[in-house]
Amino acid sequence: MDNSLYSIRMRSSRNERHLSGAEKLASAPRLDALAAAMVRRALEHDKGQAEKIYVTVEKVDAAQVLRVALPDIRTVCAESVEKGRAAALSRLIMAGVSAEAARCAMQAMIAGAAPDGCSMRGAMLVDAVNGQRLENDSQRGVRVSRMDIDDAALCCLQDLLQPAGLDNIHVKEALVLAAKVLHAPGIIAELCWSDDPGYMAGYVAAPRLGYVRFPLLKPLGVEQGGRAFFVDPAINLAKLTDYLERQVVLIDRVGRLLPDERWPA
Ligand code: WAQ
Ligand code: MG
Repeated sequence: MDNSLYSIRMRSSRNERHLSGAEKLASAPRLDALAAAMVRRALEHDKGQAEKIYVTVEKVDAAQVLRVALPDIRTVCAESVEKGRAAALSRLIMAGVSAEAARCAMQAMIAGAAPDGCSMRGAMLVDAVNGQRLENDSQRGVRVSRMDIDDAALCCLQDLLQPAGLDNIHVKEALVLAAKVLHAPGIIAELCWSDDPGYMAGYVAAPRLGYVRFPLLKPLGVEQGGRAFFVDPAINLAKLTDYLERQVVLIDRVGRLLPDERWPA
């Protein structure tokens, strides 16, 4: 077996509804173990056991891999979901998103951004000035794909996160995804919180701010989560979508873990 690089990804569903997904880049000898772990993960998901599981494996061109660093990480603590959301809105505005666009996108995520009031499979694309939704398919959205962190950087990341109690799969996967998104052309900011009913944290990421976590962006037990990518209105959407879905990105460096803050300050 040679050591060519592959993209391996999983998506699962139940009752025709998206349940979970996962993404890795790996050399051929590791693919079978990763596929098994992904299938297990889909079967043991918090939202229920998957009924359909798709695992896709695809060779990627090693010469096309873009290597980037993780953003700096900081946590902003607020005592309620309302205050957490207000803090996230203020960071989005700091990042260059209009107040109206930030509010519209947050409202859509609270309501469930897909047409049926559920979470989308992927992300909304939102005009950072007027708040208009720009993605072609509001059920699926844009799926960020073909990204991972290399083993050395993952070790550094775990050493950084572990003392802060943040060494969990949600944080690590969200950081990798946000790092890829932050390097996209024309991205102003990202807003995210989980669709897992037991995970209440979310974040705002922006080139100017890094990755800013908010431990409470959603009440316990709620399944509506999502992602909004705020974009410069002058952006070429086809190019951006192609980058998010197809550009292979490997994280090879971590950022810093900055001191916690409180909201209001
Ligand atoms: N591309 C685009 N959007 C996605 C992707 C993807 N690959 N994966 C998930 N989404 C969207 C989709 O709408 C999901 O409903 C939503 O994001 C949330 O996904 O610092 O766990 O995987 O403590 O549930 C953030 C906070 C955790 C971490 C995010 O997201 C922290 C999380 P989930
Ligand atoms: Mg989830």
